[in-house]
Amino acid sequence: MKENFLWGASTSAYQVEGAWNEDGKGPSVQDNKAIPEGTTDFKVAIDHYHRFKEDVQLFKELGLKAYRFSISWSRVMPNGQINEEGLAFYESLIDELIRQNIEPIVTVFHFDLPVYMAEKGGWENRETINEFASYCQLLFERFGKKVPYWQTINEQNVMALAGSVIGTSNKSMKEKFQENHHMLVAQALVTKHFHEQGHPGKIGPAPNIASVYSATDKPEDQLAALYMSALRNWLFLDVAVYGIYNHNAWHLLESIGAAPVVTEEDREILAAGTCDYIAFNYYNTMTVSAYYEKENKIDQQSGFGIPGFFQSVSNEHLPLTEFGWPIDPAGFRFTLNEIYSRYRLPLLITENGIGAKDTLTTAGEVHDNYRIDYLKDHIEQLELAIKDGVDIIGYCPWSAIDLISTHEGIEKRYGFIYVNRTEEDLLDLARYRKDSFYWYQKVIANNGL
Ligand code: BGP
Repeated sequence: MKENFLWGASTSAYQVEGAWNEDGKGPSVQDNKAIPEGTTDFKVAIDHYHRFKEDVQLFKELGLKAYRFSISWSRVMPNGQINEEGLAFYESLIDELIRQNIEPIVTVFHFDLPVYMAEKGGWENRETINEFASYCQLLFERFGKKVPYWQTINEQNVMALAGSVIGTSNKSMKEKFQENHHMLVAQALVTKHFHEQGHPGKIGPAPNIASVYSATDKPEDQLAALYMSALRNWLFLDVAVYGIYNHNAWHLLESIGAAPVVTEEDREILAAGTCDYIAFNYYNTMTVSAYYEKENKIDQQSGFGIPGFFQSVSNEHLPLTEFGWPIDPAGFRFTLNEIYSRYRLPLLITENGIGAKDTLTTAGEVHDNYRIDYLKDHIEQLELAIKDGVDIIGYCPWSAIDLISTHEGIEKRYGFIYVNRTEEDLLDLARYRKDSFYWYQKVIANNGL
């Protein structure tokens, strides 16, 4: 592994911070969404807002070289006005990380649109492009010198394709792909500004990328895989890297009446704001067949179907996590290679991990061997991908510390650090190092396995 490889870990604002209405923060769509019965809301989360110093201390002990987190838009610009108290929180967090020699990696927008903008139509309203540009401008001005890696939008593809699951948007395909187009324009616009202003860091998108396998060697199924990959993966990266829509994805959108309205000015912005590197999240691959009119259950990782084009099917070769997501470390190597050979830009893995129901023993320990196995298998494949010739900046598993899942509560834990709370009871929110903490600490200390 190269010397400056960024061994890191990730979180997102609404899943860890809590303090949902403190110090001038306005509500985001995550504060307002319907919470599935029996799972917690995001009001307190793991109270990182008040405990960030203790958490950063633990990240330091873990040995993290980088910490990827997101900034809450509705904390720093509730109602479109600057909230200095909100900015002060991120300034302190960034300064604390730098003091501890941990590189801050910032995602600007991670699923938490301010409610006042959602009420004006959200991303469907073109005004949101300008609001996003002002918000980013503020962050670039304040933190541009301190943050080496910026990500514009987390999992834009998941918002477009499974927004109803994660609580970001529940509209028709046509409306969602218009929203999606405005997000692409917004991303290109701020990327262009970032470059023009000469900030020292690098900027890129952060979609969820999953290679797509064909269920069989039938030509129809192969074509189905090509189409799913175009819609789920390449649409987002072709625009970010080349500034143009992927032709297969465009054809699919036109065929189902969901192609967005794109102006000449939009095309110019897309072409002028292309990224420096690719950040992406990887949990598992997809497997598809041609569409045979079966209904698919929608989840951000278990796939979906588009009539006439493809439908997700299960892959009998892959085991599943406790929460039903396939486990495919070799698919990680495949995905890394596929992205790199298409785009030839450095890659940063911003999420990868296993959601599981951990148990805290009376001795204050968590024996999460399944997490160690999962991460070890993925890191081995990452190292093979590097041998294949893929240029990789760093690896930031999900998650640095336990947090609230997008729609499955605190019970679905991902962290290296256990947080003592349940869905209903905040208990003492104390932090405990899991077995995976000590394991990852060694991986980092040895710069690899
Ligand atoms: C990604 C998101 C994260 C995250 C993770 C795990 O989709 O970027 O915010 O939560 O997946 O998903 P979940 O929380 O649904 O298990």
